Amino acid sequence: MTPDRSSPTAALEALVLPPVEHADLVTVKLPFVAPFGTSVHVWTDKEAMLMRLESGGVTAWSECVSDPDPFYAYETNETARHIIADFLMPLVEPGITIGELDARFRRVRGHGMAKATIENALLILVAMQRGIALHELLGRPAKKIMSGLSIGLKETQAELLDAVDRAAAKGYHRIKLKVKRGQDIAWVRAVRKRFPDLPLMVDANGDYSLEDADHLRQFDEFNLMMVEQPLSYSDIIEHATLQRGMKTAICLDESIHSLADAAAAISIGACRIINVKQGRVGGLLESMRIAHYAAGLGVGVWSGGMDETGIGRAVNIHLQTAEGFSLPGDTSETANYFDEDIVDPPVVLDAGGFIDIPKGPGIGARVVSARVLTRTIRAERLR
Ligand code: OSB
Ligand code: MG
Repeated sequence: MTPDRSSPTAALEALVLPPVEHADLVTVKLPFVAPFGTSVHVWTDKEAMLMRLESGGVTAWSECVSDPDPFYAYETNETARHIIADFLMPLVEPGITIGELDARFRRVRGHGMAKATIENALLILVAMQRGIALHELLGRPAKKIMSGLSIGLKETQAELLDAVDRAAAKGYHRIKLKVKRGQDIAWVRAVRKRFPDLPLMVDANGDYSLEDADHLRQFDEFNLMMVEQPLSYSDIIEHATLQRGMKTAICLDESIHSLADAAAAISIGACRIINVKQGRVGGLLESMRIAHYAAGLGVGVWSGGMDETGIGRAVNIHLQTAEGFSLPGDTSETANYFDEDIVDPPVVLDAGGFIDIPKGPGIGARVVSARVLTRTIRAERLR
């Protein structure tokens, strides 16, 4: 089935860009409350490049989801800065539509995180100028957003069990455990034994190869919702081979950069679920296209996270009102990451484990300039 690019996004593609008087890139560094361990790196703080647009007295902020390092994805804050400043921002002109901008951006190959930073900022800006919430601009009604926690690698099984205990008590709708070679089957078995009914999944961030197929099949005994990106960050075809021999659904994260990637993966049976990170796939529009397409084929979709500040997290929250986002995502409480975020109010779970969309125009959450200022490590005016 050839994907239809525009059905869920036609109205958005017709939006006309307002003039942008000023565009700034502001990099902030926020300490994490605890190190976040994965098979590829341990992050101890969030260094996030923010974009600030000013138009007709309205200020809109977006967040680039890249890290300072290329350990999750090839894009870094430095490459995103380069691509945004030297290639993408010059294409942003008043009077063209978002669809035209999208077409201009396609000449730049890849660099979805850089593209998403601008597209999201423009959509947030337009929503704010109209006085409506981002999800309304996306054409989607408000709803309660499902929650999910991603628990990083721990030093001991006791620490892991503790973390799962706290998350289960909070009411998270599902819990994801990071795994890696040598820290996998026994650790998940211990969690499953203590929590027989908890909705659980694992994420390997590409740590295994097809030679580990027999080993990975042991995950089948734990009734997991899915195993995320078990094989290489760039692979699709070997995941299809693995999925044929595995009961547990495979979810692709790193391998999916576009609707075309999603269509290819689904067509060969490389995954039954897709983690859509709006930054990784180039922004909100491509995210909506992927979710619409995948859902139409019965493939589950959820919104991933990149340990974002409250700006990126709010964007992910609004995105999850879109058609196709059927599973809980990596959307958790602010307190899981930061003592003090740069936005207000923080994300919290209600008694049912759900998250309310922050009320107000644009992302809803208010960016607290004073907090941004104290956390700024770099700033550059592009326009
Ligand atoms: O693989 O989903 C991932 C964080 C940073 C980089 C990659 C990943 C993650 C997460 C955490 O799992 C998601 C979050 O809580 O925002
Ligand atoms: Mg992942």
